[in-house]
Amino acid sequence: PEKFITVGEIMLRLTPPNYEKIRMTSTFEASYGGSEANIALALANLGVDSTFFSVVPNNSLGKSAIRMLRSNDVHCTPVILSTPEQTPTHRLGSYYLETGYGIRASKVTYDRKNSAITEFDFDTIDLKGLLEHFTWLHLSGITPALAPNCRKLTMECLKTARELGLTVSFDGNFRSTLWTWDEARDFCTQCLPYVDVLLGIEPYHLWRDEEDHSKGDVKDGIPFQPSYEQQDEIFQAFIDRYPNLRCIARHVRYAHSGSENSLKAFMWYEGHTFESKLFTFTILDRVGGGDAFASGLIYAMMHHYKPMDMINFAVASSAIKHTIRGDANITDDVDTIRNLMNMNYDIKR
Ligand code: KDG
Repeated sequence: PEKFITVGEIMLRLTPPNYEKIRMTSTFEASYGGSEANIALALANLGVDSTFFSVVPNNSLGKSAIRMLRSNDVHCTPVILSTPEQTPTHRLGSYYLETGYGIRASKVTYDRKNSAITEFDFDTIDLKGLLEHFTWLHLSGITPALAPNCRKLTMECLKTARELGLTVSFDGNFRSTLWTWDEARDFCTQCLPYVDVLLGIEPYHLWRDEEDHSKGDVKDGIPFQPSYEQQDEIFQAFIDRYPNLRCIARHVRYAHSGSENSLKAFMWYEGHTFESKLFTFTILDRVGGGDAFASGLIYAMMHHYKPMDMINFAVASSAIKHTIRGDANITDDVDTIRNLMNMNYDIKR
C-alpha cells in the first residue's frame, strides 16, 4: 500500500465569526491551515497512511497544531518541536481570514514571518533516511516562497524523492504576497524534472520560450489564460521537455455571482486530455478548495481509478470542501465524494 508524506508549514487560522470583518469583530475563531497539512489531513480522512513533516515551536501553540493533525489520524512523528536556540523567534505562523459574503471576496492577512520552519537548519536532517519510508511525496509552491532555507529544503526533497523512486506531486499554489510571479515561475520550472503530477499551475504560464516571451505573460498581475487549442499545444511541448510528467491537472472555478460558483477541471494524463463534470454550489468557505482537489486526485491515482473517475473524484472533493468551514476537507469519506461525483444528491439514511 501507498505511504504518503508531505512537507510544509501548518498555521493557526483566526477567523471573525458570521462573515464579520476584522475591524468589526471582537472574537476570532481558531482553527488550523496550511496547504500541505490540509492535504495530509484529507488523505488520512480517506484512509490513506499519511505523514506530515514540519517544524513548529515547542510551546502550546505548536503542540496544539500537531495534536489537531494527530487527532485526525495524520502521523506526525517526524515533526520537529523546535527550541528557541534552533528557531530564535520561536513562533507558529498564523493567518487571518475575513470570510467573504456574496460579492464581497474573502481576504487573507498573513502573520507568518520568521515562523519556526523558516529559521530551522534543515542541513541537520537526514532527508534520505526520512523519505525512504514512503512511496509518495507531495510539495507545494508555498513552502519555497517562505524563506531561503525552505526553498533549499523543497529542492532537496524533490531530488531525494526522485533518487528513491517516490511518486512526486507538486502544487504550484502561487501566493503573490509571499513572492513575485517571476520568482515563482523560475523556481517551479526548476522543480519540473522531479515531478510526476503537476497541479495548480499552468504549463502555459511556466512556459518561457526564448523565442516568444509572450507565452508566459502576466497581465495586470494575473497570468494570462490560454485557449484550449493553445493549451493542447503547450501540454505537448511541455511533456516533450519533461517526459517524467505523468499527469497535469488544474481546476477552474467560475463565479456566477459572489457565492454561486461552478467548478470543473482539466487533466492531461498519459497522453490524453480529460475534462471533468461541472459542479455548481454555494460557497461556505472556499479556502482549501485547491488542496481538496489535490487530495482527491492523489487518492484516486493511488487507487488506480480510471482517468475520468480520477478527475471527477478530485473535482467532487473540491466542490464538497467549498461547503465545509475550515481549511481542510475534514469530514468527507470516500463514499460521500463518490456519490457526489456520480451526481447523486440524495439524502443518506
Ligand atoms: O490552500 C489553502 C491554503 O492557502 C491555506 O490553508 C493557507 O497554506 C496556506 C497559505 O499559505 O496560504
